[in-house]
Parts: sequence; C-alpha cells; structure tokens
Amino acid sequence: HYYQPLWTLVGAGAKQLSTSARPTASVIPSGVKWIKSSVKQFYPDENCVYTNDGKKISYKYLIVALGIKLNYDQIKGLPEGFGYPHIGSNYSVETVEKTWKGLQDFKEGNAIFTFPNTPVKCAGAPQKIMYLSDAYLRKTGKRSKANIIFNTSLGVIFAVQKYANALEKIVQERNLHVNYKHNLIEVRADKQEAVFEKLDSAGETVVFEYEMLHVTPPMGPHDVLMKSPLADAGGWVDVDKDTLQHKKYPNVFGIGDCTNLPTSKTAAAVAGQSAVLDKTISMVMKNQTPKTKYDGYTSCPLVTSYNTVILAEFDYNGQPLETFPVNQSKERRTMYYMKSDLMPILYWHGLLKGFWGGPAPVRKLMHLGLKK
Ligand code: UQ1
Repeated sequence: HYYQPLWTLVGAGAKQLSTSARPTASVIPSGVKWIKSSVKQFYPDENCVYTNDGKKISYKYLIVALGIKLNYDQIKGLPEGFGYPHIGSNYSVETVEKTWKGLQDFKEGNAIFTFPNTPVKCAGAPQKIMYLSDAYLRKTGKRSKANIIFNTSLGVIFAVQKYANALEKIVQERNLHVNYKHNLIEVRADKQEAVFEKLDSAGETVVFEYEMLHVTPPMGPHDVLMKSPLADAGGWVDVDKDTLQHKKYPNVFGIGDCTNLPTSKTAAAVAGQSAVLDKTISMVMKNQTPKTKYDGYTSCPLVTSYNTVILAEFDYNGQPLETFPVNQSKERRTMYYMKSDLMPILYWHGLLKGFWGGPAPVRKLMHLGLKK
C-alpha cells in the first residue's frame, strides 16, 4: 500500500520511494477480512458483487472506494515510451523514480510538465514537480541551460483565485513558461519529442523537443464502474454530495476519487469525507435520515521548493477554508514540514485507523470558534 502524496517528493529526490510503502496486510484493521481479488461486477439490485476469481459476495451495505485509473495508454507512444530516458511520471510507482533520474541527467533544453484533459487526482501535483525541478536546477547551476514549460489542458493555473494569484506570481518571478489549453497526445520518446493538441484551435498540434518530460496521465473511472448501475453518465459512483449515499441504492456509499463528488480529488478530501460517511452510515443503519453534510473540503499542499509550501484548502464553492489563522497563500516553511513529515504520520496512524476525519476540529480551535 502506498502513501502517494509523498511521490511528488520522491520524483524530486527529496524522499526515498521505500518510505512511501507498507505491506497492505499491515494496514488492514484487525477483524477485517481481506479478500485478495478485485471486483468483476456490481449487482446492486441483488446486493452482491462478483470478484475476478469467480466468487459471489453478498452485502447488507457496500462502500465503493475504488480510486481512479491512470490511462497512460491514451497517449500515443505510452506506456512504451517510459522505456527511454528523460521521461518520468510521479503518478505511478513504476515511473516516479524516473522523474528523479531525468532531473539528475538534465543537461540542456526544455523541461516540460504536462496536465491532461481529464479529471485528475491531486491537481496540484503536475505543477509541484515543476517548482521542485526549477529549484533543483538552480541549486545545481543548470537553470540557465533550462527552458521550463508547463503545458496544461486547463485555462487557469489553479481553480481557486486566491492561490492562482500567488502561483501566477511565482511562475513569473521564476521564469516558468505556462502554455494554457495544451494537451499532450503523443510522446516520441526515441526522438525526445512531445506532441500537444491546442484545445482552442481544433485540429492544430504543436511539437516540443524535450530534455526532460514529466507526464501527468489522462485519468478516469475504473472499467468495472463504468459499465455498472452504480455509475453516473461519466462513469463515476453517483453519490449525494452532502451525505455520500448512493443516489439510487440507499445501502451503497462512495468515497474518494471514484465518486462524482464535485470537489478536487485529494487525500485531504477523503479524510473530510470519511468523517461524514461515518455519520451517514451510522444513521442509515439506525433507519434514520443522515444529516451531517460534507462541505466539499479539499486541500492541496502546493510544494513550491525544497522547503516551502502554499497550503491551499477550499470547499465546494471554491472558497478558501483554511485551517490556520495565517494567510496560507504565502509560501511557508512550516507548511513544507507539515507536508513532508507530519502528513505521512497523520495518514498511517490517523486516517487509515479512522481517527482523522480532516482538520475541521483543528480549524475551529484555531479560529476560536469565530470561523465556520
Ligand atoms: C489532510 O488531512 C490530508 O490527509 C491525511 C492530506 O493528505 C496528504 C493533506 O495533504 C492535508 C493538507 C490534510 C489537511 C490537514 C491539515 C492539518 C491542514
């Protein structure tokens, strides 16, 4: 089992991959039976699932927490292209260490960072590795040989204005080039070329040579969900945005990246959701109407160097919902150490054990009850 939020730092050489991993058996709570298979099909009308090894499992309540699928193969030339040097991706255990290798091997040319044209998990990660790469190249005296480029399918650097303002300033000051509405469609790894479609001019493509390429893959729901009665039109688990209860099957619930909750897909969001889901299920089991509402809380520790973080935290309305009584859009060292050293502990010993339901109680304490 991997603590993936650490992979941004692994790709930049600031942490070892091994520190992000634990045997899955060691994180399964006692009293829980671990079935070492995957779901082949959901039959919510019959309250059962079939597994890939041919077993039928019936349930009274079902929580779907399938995560999100990485679709590297939707880019022409991938995943085979990862067999070549100068290309990496922090999103997969197979390729995260290749990012660090590419950074160390950098000599001269374009360092390109991509953001796909699909929903993604941790939407900040595609640019965090750019800031870390910039810092690394400065530290090693190679920055003047590098042209750093962020080619993103989006039209903005970040969805929340407060943090977008801070990031736009950083991008300018550090001479990082952002090309909006640029979507990676092909990698010619043998020639170190990346092909982008320009989303604003139909059919137009542009080829960039690279010395280093960091790929954020297109992502989507797992196949087993897409064809299931649990999915919405997009293939995500169709849940109530307040209670996380399925819209059609009241004994089914969803949490995390596999759902259609209209917020950014992060571990911090899962933490907030877990506290709500706990309440929802307890009420449903007592035949009562769930009333605790998820506010869409999500958070993205935007790593902007080897010792600074901007801690973005916001809700369904894209309004900042900050835990600490300081301006979190400023780059801070304290927040870096929270991200790199405190969060893993909170994850392994808090979230996974059901003790950490997000920072709402801390936020209330910090603001002495003055803020919601
Ligand atoms: C959080 O709860 C969480 O999940 C464990 C993260 O995932 C790694 C986070 O990055 C953050 C920022 C939070 C929120 C916690 C605090 C103390 C602000």
